[in-house]
Amino acid sequence: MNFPVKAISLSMIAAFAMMGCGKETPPPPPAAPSAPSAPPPLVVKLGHAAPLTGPQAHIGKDNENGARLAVEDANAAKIKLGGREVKFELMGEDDQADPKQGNLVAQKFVDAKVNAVIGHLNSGTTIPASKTYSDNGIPQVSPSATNPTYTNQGFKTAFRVMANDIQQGKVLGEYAANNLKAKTVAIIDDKTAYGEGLAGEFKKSATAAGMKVLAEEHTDDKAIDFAAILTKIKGKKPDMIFYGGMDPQAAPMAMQMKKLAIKARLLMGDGGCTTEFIKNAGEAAEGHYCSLPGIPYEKMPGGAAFIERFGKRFADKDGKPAGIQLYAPYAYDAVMIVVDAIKRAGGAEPARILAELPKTNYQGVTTTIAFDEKGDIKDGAISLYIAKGGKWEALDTIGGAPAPAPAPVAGMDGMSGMSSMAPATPAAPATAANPAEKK
Ligand code: ABU
Repeated sequence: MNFPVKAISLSMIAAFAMMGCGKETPPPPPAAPSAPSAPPPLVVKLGHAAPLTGPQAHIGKDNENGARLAVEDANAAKIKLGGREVKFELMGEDDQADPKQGNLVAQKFVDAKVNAVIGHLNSGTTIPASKTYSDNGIPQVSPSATNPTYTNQGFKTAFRVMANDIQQGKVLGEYAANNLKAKTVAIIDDKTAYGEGLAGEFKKSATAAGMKVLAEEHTDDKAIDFAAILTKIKGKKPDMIFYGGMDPQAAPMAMQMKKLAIKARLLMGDGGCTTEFIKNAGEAAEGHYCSLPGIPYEKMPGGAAFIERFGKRFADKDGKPAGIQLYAPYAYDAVMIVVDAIKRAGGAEPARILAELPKTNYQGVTTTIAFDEKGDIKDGAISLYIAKGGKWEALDTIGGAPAPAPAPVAGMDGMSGMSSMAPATPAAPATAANPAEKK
């Protein structure tokens, strides 16, 4: 009972004492004016699609890493739009090199409201997915899909940064006949949009150049046993075997050719032109040929710097600096031309990017990139290689853009690469379409 009375008394005494002194708690000093906070960054989402699992995962990861390096460089450049810093984000998805999965990934990108798509890697996924991007007005730049159908559909959203398979097939056929002096050939393809399409273009070109096709065989992009096909072909004694497909099939095919003592040389397009082919085929790789759209990496003025930076940034399966499999610099350039379009547009909305992409004139790591009315790269080159001493050795480059003046090395200003091109004979004009609504 005594406690409350005592408490009241004490507080009253304290109050009177304060009044008696005439003192009040002074108001806090006004806060110093704080610097206006920076507006939040403007997030620009770039979808990237490639096989990240399955037999082609090594090529898909190579593409994704190329795109990722470009995104990191673009962010380091601290681009501003409307006073806001742009933050580029890469949304990497695994399409498993499968058309159905590719369509699901495309819808995922639409739902995520990506500003643009880099991909897909394979023609068999790129072509069907391109309809989804076209229907939704999303810019799409493939670094590696080479089937001509992709850009022959009339979609204003479709672009590619390497030469197509009309050009590649024509060069391969003419090179086999005129330079390698092959008179007969057996053709194998993997029944994909890429493999079958390229084999068809090669056949047209080779026969026009006077070669005789002795056999045509088909496999698929999961096969690893080619004994039956190769035994049949061996009996026909062709000078060459052309393979339209990717390295997971090409390497065991080369090994089985060696085992069967087939003398014919293998000739392939870009799908077999990987370091993985050399690694997996080992000695059986020696003496075979491949082509790759574009000029050899070491001849790209931006190539050496790119290879070095790529190896520092990414590691391979054994923790060593990653080498380029195939298309990493093309994936880098594909991102950079979208970034360039955004800068020129002063905005990142897909429609604004689309308005700028056709006007592209960009000095990339790979070459000077400009597009024709279909979205194909102008002046695309094709290079030929032979497997020698455990690596691909460049033989020749056909076509290509004139060499530009030297430019800053890729990544130094975060935005531009360099390129050069040894002028050669003009590239074959794109004149025909391949029906390729297949894997
Ligand atoms: N260009 C060969 C690999 C990708 C594709 O076109 O399917």
